[in-house]
Amino acid sequence: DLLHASDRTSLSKDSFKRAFIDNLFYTQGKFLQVATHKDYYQALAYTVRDRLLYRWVSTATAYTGQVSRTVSYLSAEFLMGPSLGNTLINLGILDEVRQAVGELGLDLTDLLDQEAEPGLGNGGLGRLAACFIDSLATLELPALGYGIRYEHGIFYQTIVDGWQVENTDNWLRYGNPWEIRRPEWSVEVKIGGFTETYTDTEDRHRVRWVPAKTVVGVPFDSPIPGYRVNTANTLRLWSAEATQSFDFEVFNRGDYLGAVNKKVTSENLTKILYPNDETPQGKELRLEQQYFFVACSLHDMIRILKGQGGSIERFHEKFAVQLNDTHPAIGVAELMRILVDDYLLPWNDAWSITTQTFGYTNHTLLPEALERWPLDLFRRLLPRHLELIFEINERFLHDVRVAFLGDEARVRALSLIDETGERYVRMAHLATVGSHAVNGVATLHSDLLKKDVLADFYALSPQKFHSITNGVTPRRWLALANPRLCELFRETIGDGWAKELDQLRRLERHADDAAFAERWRAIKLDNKRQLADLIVQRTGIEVDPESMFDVQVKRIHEYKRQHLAVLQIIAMYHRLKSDPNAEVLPRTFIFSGKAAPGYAIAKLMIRLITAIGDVINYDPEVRGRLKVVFMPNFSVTTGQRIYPGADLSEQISLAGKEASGTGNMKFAMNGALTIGTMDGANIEICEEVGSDNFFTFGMTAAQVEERRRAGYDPREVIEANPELHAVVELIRNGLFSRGDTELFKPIIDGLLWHDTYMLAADYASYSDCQLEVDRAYRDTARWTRMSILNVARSGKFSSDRSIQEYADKIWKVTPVSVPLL
Ligand code: DL6
Repeated sequence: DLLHASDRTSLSKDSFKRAFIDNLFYTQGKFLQVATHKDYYQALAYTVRDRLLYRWVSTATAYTGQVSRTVSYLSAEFLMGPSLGNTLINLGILDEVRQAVGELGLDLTDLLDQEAEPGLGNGGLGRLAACFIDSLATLELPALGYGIRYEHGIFYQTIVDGWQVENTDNWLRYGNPWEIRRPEWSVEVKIGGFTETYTDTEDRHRVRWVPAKTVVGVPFDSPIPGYRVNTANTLRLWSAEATQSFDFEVFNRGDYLGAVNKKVTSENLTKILYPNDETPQGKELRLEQQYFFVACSLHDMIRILKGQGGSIERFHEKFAVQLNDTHPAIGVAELMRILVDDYLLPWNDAWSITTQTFGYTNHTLLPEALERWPLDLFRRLLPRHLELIFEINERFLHDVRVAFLGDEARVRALSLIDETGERYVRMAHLATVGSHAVNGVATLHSDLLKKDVLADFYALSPQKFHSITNGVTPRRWLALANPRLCELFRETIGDGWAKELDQLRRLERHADDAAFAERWRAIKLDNKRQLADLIVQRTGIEVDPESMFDVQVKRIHEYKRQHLAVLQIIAMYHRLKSDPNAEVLPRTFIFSGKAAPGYAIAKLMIRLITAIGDVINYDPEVRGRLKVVFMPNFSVTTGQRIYPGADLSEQISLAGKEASGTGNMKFAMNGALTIGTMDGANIEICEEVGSDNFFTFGMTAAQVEERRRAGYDPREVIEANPELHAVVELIRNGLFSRGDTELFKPIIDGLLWHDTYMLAADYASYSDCQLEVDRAYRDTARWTRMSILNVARSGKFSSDRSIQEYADKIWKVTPVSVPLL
């Protein structure tokens, strides 16, 4: 009763205003005349958080009273994006709050812009975790997200003289109003040292781990509200702290700095997110981070289980633990260690609990992205875990030998230890063996896993393998990002789409309605104007919202082939210069994305994009025809402003390389048409929206293989294509580098001598397809119809659908409805 109708819970406007002022005074310690926008944002965030906490406490109460299976989503990355706007949408109070702050003389949009983005992820994998955690709450599934509270998230990218410059991200500078520190649930994590055997009271041989150091993991909890439900789940991120501030022994010896040093070293563990996407670095600190958060999380689950009176033997009945890629795969060995060494369970019982607990999602086919840890490093940090992995391996390989009599090659291929050169622990093998379910993230990706990367595992246990196509949350990527379009949805088909995205199908009926199409176009144009404003603000480049906005935003990586788009842009430029009357549709090319700091070619690709912009944007002969923009610092926030303003979505990876892609989905549901290869989820988007409404080009994954087998010589292809040849020569001769023929040589040489990602092979097909895009865009009615159909048929790509599939096929969890207290 104490909770009812207070200014902390009530959604009424007056209550809200009172609470806001209250927070400004008593949380921020400011009054209206001196408060900054940051203060207003904080006061608003706390006011909204109170309403959220009401749901959070209600949810925790409901979950405590019911022993339902809980999903633990373990991910080294959660790329959440700002919370405030999303929370207002999910609580259904966006308009009311806009009004309430308006009456206090404030503009909600200004306040939303104050929030620092928690960039705790690199790209697709981390953002997927964020979409999934939103969907889990929306579907009222009991779930916890477990991850790392990095003090510095992904670097802040600026462009200086055309080059990427990395700046440290300081997202916690002004504090984070959405998190609550829970020191009472801290966990001590052991690291390093050695193991020794002993005999227990029943005369059995046991192993004991004597660690070299201990670090404390402190949980920081943030509430994750579902959309228009009472459920608010928890995202629990672990921060490393020293066991004690000082090593008193050292301190007493007078070595003050030495004493402090230990503390600093422990706390370094969660200082920074490794900024590599698809290329693990094999650094000791990274393995420590992985073990640290996994150990904290498993101990936390056991605490919860015990708190509900559950016994350790039933761990798997209480928790379904999903491994988001191999980053948390060490969990398999840690759970075995806990069960065998701490709880003294027989091996087979422990193994049965472990394998029933874990599911593993693979997110990559790139061989260089598969994590492996050198044995020596592993032994130094986790000596006991390595012994357990050896034992898991020995037992597993026995089964392999029985299944494939005499096939020692297969034994070597399946082993958890890579012994082809230096010895490594293969984390994908550990995750696969230790899980009851393994899944890929799009149909093609799952098929290629079965055929290629994990083929031997598939031969051994085909029933383990699943495919669950990724999805994205329509709350952030439509409701929040594209309010104008959503207003049209509301008027036309109501509001149900935000929870059941398939309802967008009902828009199909309006695809041929001229008045509807007119409004559709006007909304897109408005979104493009807003994007144009942002572009000029961030880059100084003026772009024409009437031109086609042709967009490629994602991490910069050779396999994603940003340089294929670049070749095409130069070809268009060349065409225009050779014939000013050439039929080249006015286009604005927008690129955005970060390159891993150590990935030289990717950084050079950014330099090439900015360089062609520097030439094309200032050439009076092509004024009004072509513009090239590189938007710095791609992030969730920037994405929210880019997707709604795009006409064309570039999804041009080499087939067989992009596991799924999720940007492709965000574009499609915001009404952009895709030009794409038959790769990842592009294939399924094309199937859903219909091939008439999708521009496909290039080789299929099977054709790529075939072409490689037949012997691929890129120079031959380039020389046989005058357009492509001319483009390569323009770059080579220094048109985009003021005559410097060295600058872009690595890109050109790569293209001529290796062309690992087969740009040359796909170039002609891409170029023809772009002409088809031009034709379609010139026919405004046709383009609009295609755009409407893309949106109407994008329902499959809601992360609610993905999560429902995980719940049914892998986790076997059911919803728990939450009554408000
Ligand atoms: O599944 C999410 C996302 C996919 O959409 C991308 O296609 C894929 O490249 C990305 N994978 C990674 C791999 N990182 N690791 N390990 O980020 O996952």
